[in-house]
Amino acid sequence: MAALLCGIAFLNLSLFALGGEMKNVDSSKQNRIEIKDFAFNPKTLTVKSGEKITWINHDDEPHTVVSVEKQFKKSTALDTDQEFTVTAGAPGTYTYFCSVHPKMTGTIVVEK
Ligand SMILES: [Cu+2]
Repeated sequence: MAALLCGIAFLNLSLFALGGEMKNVDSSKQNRIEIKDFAFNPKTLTVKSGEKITWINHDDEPHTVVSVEKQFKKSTALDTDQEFTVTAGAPGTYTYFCSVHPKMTGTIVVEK
Protein backbone atom coordinates (compact mmCIF):
# COMPACT_ATOMS: atom_id res chain seq x y z
CA MET A 1 0.00 0.00 0.00
CA ALA A 2 2.79 2.35 0.89
CA ALA A 3 4.39 1.70 -2.48
CA LEU A 4 1.17 2.56 -4.28
CA LEU A 5 0.80 5.83 -2.40
CA CYS A 6 4.37 6.60 -3.23
CA GLY A 7 3.67 6.03 -6.91
CA ILE A 8 0.71 8.40 -6.83
CA ALA A 9 2.75 11.07 -5.11
CA PHE A 10 5.44 10.69 -7.76
CA LEU A 11 2.86 10.98 -10.55
CA ASN A 12 1.49 14.14 -9.01
CA LEU A 13 4.95 15.58 -8.75
CA SER A 14 5.74 14.96 -12.40
CA LEU A 15 2.43 16.48 -13.48
CA PHE A 16 3.27 19.48 -11.40
CA ALA A 17 6.69 19.78 -13.02
CA LEU A 18 5.11 19.56 -16.47
CA GLY A 19 2.72 22.37 -15.59
CA GLY A 20 5.62 24.48 -14.45
CA GLU A 21 7.43 23.93 -17.71
CA MET A 22 4.43 24.95 -19.75
CA LYS A 23 4.14 28.08 -17.68
CA ASN A 24 7.75 28.92 -18.44
CA VAL A 25 7.13 28.60 -22.17
CA ASP A 26 4.20 30.97 -21.88
CA SER A 27 6.05 33.65 -19.97
CA SER A 28 8.94 33.55 -22.43
CA LYS A 29 6.64 35.14 -24.99
CA GLN A 30 6.81 38.67 -23.76
CA ASN A 31 5.14 41.67 -25.23
CA ARG A 32 7.50 44.49 -24.42
CA ILE A 33 7.26 48.12 -25.37
CA GLU A 34 10.37 50.18 -24.83
CA ILE A 35 10.14 53.86 -24.08
CA LYS A 36 13.16 55.59 -25.56
CA ASP A 37 13.81 59.09 -26.90
CA PHE A 38 10.24 60.18 -26.09
CA ALA A 39 8.65 57.41 -28.14
CA PHE A 40 6.97 54.06 -27.62
CA ASN A 41 8.67 51.28 -29.53
CA PRO A 42 7.01 49.47 -31.20
CA LYS A 43 4.41 52.17 -31.68
CA THR A 44 1.78 49.57 -32.52
CA LEU A 45 1.79 46.18 -30.80
CA THR A 46 -0.53 43.29 -31.61
CA VAL A 47 -1.22 40.79 -28.81
CA LYS A 48 -3.73 38.10 -27.96
CA SER A 49 -6.35 38.62 -25.27
CA GLY A 50 -5.03 37.45 -21.92
CA GLU A 51 -1.38 38.14 -22.73
CA LYS A 52 0.66 40.53 -20.66
CA ILE A 53 2.09 43.74 -22.03
CA THR A 54 5.05 45.37 -20.32
CA TRP A 55 6.38 48.86 -20.88
CA ILE A 56 9.88 49.74 -19.75
CA ASN A 57 11.25 53.25 -19.60
CA HIS A 58 14.77 53.59 -21.02
CA ASP A 59 14.75 57.40 -20.92
CA ASP A 60 16.11 59.57 -18.14
CA GLU A 61 12.77 61.39 -18.13
CA PRO A 62 9.73 60.00 -16.31
CA HIS A 63 6.94 58.76 -18.58
CA THR A 64 3.47 57.40 -18.02
CA VAL A 65 1.18 55.04 -19.89
CA VAL A 66 -2.43 56.22 -19.95
CA SER A 67 -5.24 54.68 -21.97
CA VAL A 68 -7.02 57.33 -24.04
CA GLU A 69 -10.41 55.80 -23.30
CA LYS A 70 -9.47 54.57 -19.84
CA GLN A 71 -9.56 50.98 -21.07
CA PHE A 72 -6.84 49.91 -18.66
CA LYS A 73 -5.41 51.24 -15.44
CA LYS A 74 -2.90 54.04 -15.92
CA SER A 75 0.69 53.72 -14.80
CA THR A 76 2.42 55.79 -12.22
CA ALA A 77 5.26 57.99 -13.49
CA LEU A 78 7.88 55.48 -14.59
CA ASP A 79 11.43 56.27 -13.63
CA THR A 80 14.41 55.05 -15.64
CA ASP A 81 14.28 51.26 -16.14
CA GLN A 82 10.96 51.04 -14.31
CA GLU A 83 8.34 48.72 -15.78
CA PHE A 84 4.57 48.75 -16.04
CA THR A 85 2.52 45.68 -16.95
CA VAL A 86 -1.11 45.21 -17.91
CA THR A 87 -3.00 42.16 -19.12
CA ALA A 88 -4.70 42.51 -22.49
CA GLY A 89 -8.47 42.39 -22.08
CA ALA A 90 -11.25 42.19 -24.63
CA PRO A 91 -10.28 42.26 -28.32
CA GLY A 92 -10.09 45.74 -29.76
CA THR A 93 -7.81 48.67 -30.44
CA TYR A 94 -6.41 50.48 -27.44
CA THR A 95 -4.67 53.80 -27.87
CA TYR A 96 -2.58 55.26 -25.11
CA PHE A 97 -0.33 58.24 -24.45
CA CYS A 98 2.13 59.63 -21.95
CA SER A 99 0.40 62.18 -19.74
CA VAL A 100 3.70 64.01 -19.17
CA HIS A 101 4.33 64.31 -22.92
CA PRO A 102 0.91 63.96 -24.61
CA LYS A 103 2.53 63.84 -28.05
CA MET A 104 3.86 60.40 -27.17
CA THR A 105 1.21 57.95 -28.33
CA GLY A 106 0.98 54.26 -29.06
CA THR A 107 -1.55 51.62 -30.00
CA ILE A 108 -2.24 48.10 -28.82
CA VAL A 109 -4.31 45.80 -30.97
CA VAL A 110 -5.81 42.94 -28.97
CA GLU A 111 -6.88 39.90 -30.96
CA LYS A 112 -9.00 36.99 -29.76
CU1 LIG B 1 6.61 60.90 -21.54
